[in-house]
Parts: sequence; C-alpha cells; structure tokens
Amino acid sequence: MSRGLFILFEGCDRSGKTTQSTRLVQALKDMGIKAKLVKFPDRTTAIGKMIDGYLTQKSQLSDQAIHLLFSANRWEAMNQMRADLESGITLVVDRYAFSGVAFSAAKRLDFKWCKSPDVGLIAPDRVFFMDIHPDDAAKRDGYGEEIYEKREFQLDVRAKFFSMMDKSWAIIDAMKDVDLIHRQILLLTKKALQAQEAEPVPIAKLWT
Ligand code: FDM
Repeated sequence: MSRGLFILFEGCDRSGKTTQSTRLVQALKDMGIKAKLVKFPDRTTAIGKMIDGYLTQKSQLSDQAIHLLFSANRWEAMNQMRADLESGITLVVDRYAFSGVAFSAAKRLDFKWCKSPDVGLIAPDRVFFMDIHPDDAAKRDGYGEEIYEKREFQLDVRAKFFSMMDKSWAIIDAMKDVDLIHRQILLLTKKALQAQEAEPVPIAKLWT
C-alpha cells in the first residue's frame, strides 16, 4: 500500500484556506481516498490553548516565545501525522511552518532563526498558496478580530511567503469563484496522487 500525501494550504488570513481544505478532504473521501484534515495551530492541546490565548489577545507573550510555541504545536503532532501518512491517509493541512516563519519574520525576527525550530518536521508534498491581496481580504467577514489582521503586516507576511516558495508550490488566485478554485485544487491533487502512485517518493524532512 502506498503512503498518503501531505497536501498543505498556506496563505494570508481570510484567503479561503479553511473552506478549500475542508472541501478537498470531503471530495477525496467521496472518491474513496482516505483523507484527514489537520489544522495549525491546533488550539485543542495544552500548547494550543496558550497560542489561542495569545491570538485572541487574552494573554501576552514575547515574539520569540509565541514563535516557539507554534513550532512545538507542530512537533507534538508529528508522530500522529507520520503514522497517518504511512497508513495511507492523505493529510490536508491548513497552515504549517511557512506560516510560522512568515508571521514571525514579518515581526522582524531573524529569518534563519525563525526557520530553525521547524527544521526536520515532515515536509509537505504539495503546497497550495491561497493568494489574496490584504485589501481584498479585509473586505471579508470577520476580518480584524485577531492580532495579526492589519494591512501593512499582512502585506509583509505575503512577501515572506513568496520568498519561501519552491516547485512544490502552486499559487491559487483566491479571488476566483469558490467552486472554480475547488476544481482546480482537486485536479492538482489528483495529479499529485497519480504521480506518487507511479513513482513513489518517501516522506521527506523540511528544510534539511
Ligand atoms: N500563525 C499560524 C503564526 O503566527 N504562526 C504559525 O506557526 C501558525 C501556524 O496564527 F494569523 C498565525 C496565522 C494566523 C493565526 O491562524 C491563526 P488561523 O488559521 O486563523 O487559525
């Protein structure tokens, strides 16, 4: 049995990552493919609860401390993610280490320092970058509720994402129709699954 794929959604706030990742999991399941949604930060764990307190501005933490908590929140999920991938489950992940680096580096923390705690995490096989200009994102429902939802900051975050892209990334125009985006992403995912079937690639490590 071949392993599952690690499909990642990244992007700025309110770009539709959650909508599209949820729809992708459902579509894969409908096709009989084992799939699971994973979301970072995972606010349900003890570390996740500390992150939630910070994001909703109930508690304060230094930039370095919150950065390391976000990373720890990924590391605590690694054993389960590896087990799932090895048992043939495709993981559809909503945000990951690229968000970690983009947001902290936009706060002017050193780029290399930001990457280091996430070195060695499981690497995604395919990344969908939901691209939206922060001015368009700001018009969407609920924008501005959390600490990072400010225009200049989001512009900087977007630039940081662009600086980390490689050939495993696809830039998705998040202003397009939701169904259209879904079909585009499903097609790209099917291609990735077929490629993995034809020529299996082992699970890789991030930034090594
Ligand atoms: N965020 C998310 C970070 O700053 N670092 C990280 O490592 C991750 C995973 O947390 F503003 C930020 C990005 C976003 C906020 O994310 C919460 P969601 O997707 O809105 O829950």
